[in-house]
Amino acid sequence: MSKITSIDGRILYNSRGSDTIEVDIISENKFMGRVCAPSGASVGKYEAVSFPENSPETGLRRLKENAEKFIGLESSDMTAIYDALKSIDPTPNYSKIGGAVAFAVSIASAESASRAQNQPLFQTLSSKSNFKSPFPLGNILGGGAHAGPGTPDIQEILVCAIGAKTVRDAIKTNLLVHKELRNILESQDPHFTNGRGDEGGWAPKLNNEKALELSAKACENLGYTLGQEVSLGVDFASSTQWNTKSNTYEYSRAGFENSPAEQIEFVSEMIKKYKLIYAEDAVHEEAFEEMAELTAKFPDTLITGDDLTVTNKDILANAINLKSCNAAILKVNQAGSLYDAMKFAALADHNSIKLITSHRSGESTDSHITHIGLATGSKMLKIGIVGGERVAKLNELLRLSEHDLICGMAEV
Ligand code: 2PG
Ligand code: MG
Repeated sequence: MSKITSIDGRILYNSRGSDTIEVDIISENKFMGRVCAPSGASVGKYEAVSFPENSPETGLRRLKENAEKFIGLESSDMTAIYDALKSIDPTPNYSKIGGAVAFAVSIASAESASRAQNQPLFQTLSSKSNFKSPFPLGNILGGGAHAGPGTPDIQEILVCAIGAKTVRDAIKTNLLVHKELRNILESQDPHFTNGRGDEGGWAPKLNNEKALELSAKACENLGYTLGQEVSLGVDFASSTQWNTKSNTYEYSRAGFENSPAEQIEFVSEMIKKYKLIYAEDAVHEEAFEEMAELTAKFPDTLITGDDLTVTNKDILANAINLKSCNAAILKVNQAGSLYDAMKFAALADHNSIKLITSHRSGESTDSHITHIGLATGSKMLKIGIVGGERVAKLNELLRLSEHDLICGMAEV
């Protein structure tokens, strides 16, 4: 038992240099949980609002004004923390206090509890007696909302070392592919600056198709066969391209438009040609039926909802009903609190929807999501590839792989 004795917060900066909120929760006057909230660039329409009135200061002020509501609560009691948050902000999308506050308070409280229990956070969050390491899913090439003009319209090309037997091998392989891709990009374009997008993937001047072709070449140059040692994935982040007026997907950088039917064709060709193991938000965030078409067509690919399901259990229930996906992204800040996210995870698990716990493009150097990925039985951890804020999470996965309760890699 460890009761919360203090709660405080401050404005800090995220990896994009934008303001964000960090919260400290102390229980029994000595066990501190400290969490800094991330934020997205391609934000789903139905996710929790990051900051009320777009102001981190307002979110922080509202938290401080209501600090007393948390004092005396049991730090491990996720429901009590959720209830306290809801008593301040009963809106469904945390528009009064902000998802950043809900994220930081709920995870900091759990971290404080884990320190009081003298165990790692993942163990505090799950009563399981054995855990599997999720596979790191690394962004090797960025475009869309994560990189500038000239880069591909699609947001992320990802690599996953599905043949790896250990976390170390999995991370090493992803890094090798990332490095080999740089060599290829340099040889293709003597003016390539080695510029990177928000999550560490290269940001070259290339169209979608060429970007995938070179990513596949990087794997092959290293002697890997796609679908064996490594697989590629794509986050299409299709809501970025979707134009609700013309009802088309506008690929403005590549200079073409897709009707909804053409989009399915476009995605299907890529899945087949590059044996994609992973396709996220392949159609826009409200196209549940088109997602279902892809899910039926590609049972061996993780047809994944991100903006589609926004870590919202009611929306996931609808997606399950319509068979819109076989996998879903879990981002705690989309849901708001850890309690909301764990409910989402339980529903996914119950319905055999594979979970991928994910970072945001604007991150802190925290590594709590690595623990959350383990605790939720996530198959993959989408936590980037290089850059301090990404490597912090990968390194935590390596440290945790030494723990007695973690045996082997997840089954994807
Ligand atoms: C995504 C995420 C993370 P953002 O779309 O999956 O990669 O990006 O945080 O910008 O929403
Ligand atoms: Mg996404």
